[in-house]
Amino acid sequence: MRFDIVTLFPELFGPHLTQGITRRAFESGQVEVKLWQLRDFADNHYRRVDDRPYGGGPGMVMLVEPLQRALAAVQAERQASAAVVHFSPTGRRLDQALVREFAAGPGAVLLCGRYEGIDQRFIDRHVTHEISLGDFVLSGGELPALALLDAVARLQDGVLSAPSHQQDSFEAGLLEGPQYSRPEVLHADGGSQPVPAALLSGHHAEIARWRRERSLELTARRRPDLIAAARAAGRLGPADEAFLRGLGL
Ligand code: 9D3
Repeated sequence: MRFDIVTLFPELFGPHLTQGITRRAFESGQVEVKLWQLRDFADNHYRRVDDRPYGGGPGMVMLVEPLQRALAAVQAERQASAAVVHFSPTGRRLDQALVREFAAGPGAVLLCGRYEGIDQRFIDRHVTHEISLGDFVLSGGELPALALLDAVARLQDGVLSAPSHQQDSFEAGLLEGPQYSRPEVLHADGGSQPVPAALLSGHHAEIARWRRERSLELTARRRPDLIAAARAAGRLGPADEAFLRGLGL
């Protein structure tokens, strides 16, 4: 698959594509990335890509024409016309279901906005997906684009050991419980914190049950919405329901 990224800050992407477990997906070409400097598609002497908003108000708006020229150049290099993603605070919240759709597809054109946003006429004509990371304010779409690329890259074959992402919390629809490693007992500040006994028992079924219960408890306390969704999807069994009832949740 191929992602074409249109941005005023292509330098922000370099290090993320060459580090960590997702590097393999990018270096192998499983996930091809091409960066496009929007300013190269400006037509005036000053390479302007923004202007003041009609109707007044603070900030600047990204101009339609450089975006249209950039998109035309990108689509000309692609086999078929690709999905066009605009990262925007007013978009649909990114979730693992949408990540899986992109991971299974041919890639997309990712438009990273800066300033107050882009001219609505470009969105109306060309954008197929408007995506937000959540209800907080960033200064542009580059970090959201990197978040999508990272989430897609780690789902590619060979990036993770075995099928470990089938256990990812959002694939299962529940949060994951706590993890422990050495030492077996941590001594600090005059106290001692042992690793939970179930994890040292060596009994597969006991360990699995303990993990399931921690996962259910954490999810019920922090994300009751996910418990409701798991219930509706029939993903909670009688033992899960009995455990939650015992917690009074
Ligand atoms: C004045 C109103 N602002 C909306 C809250 C304008 C505005 C703020 C920040 C317009 C664009 C931006 C830049 N943000 C993004 O480009 C962005 C974003 C975000 O800020 N939060 C969560 N997800 C995203 S995706 C793109």
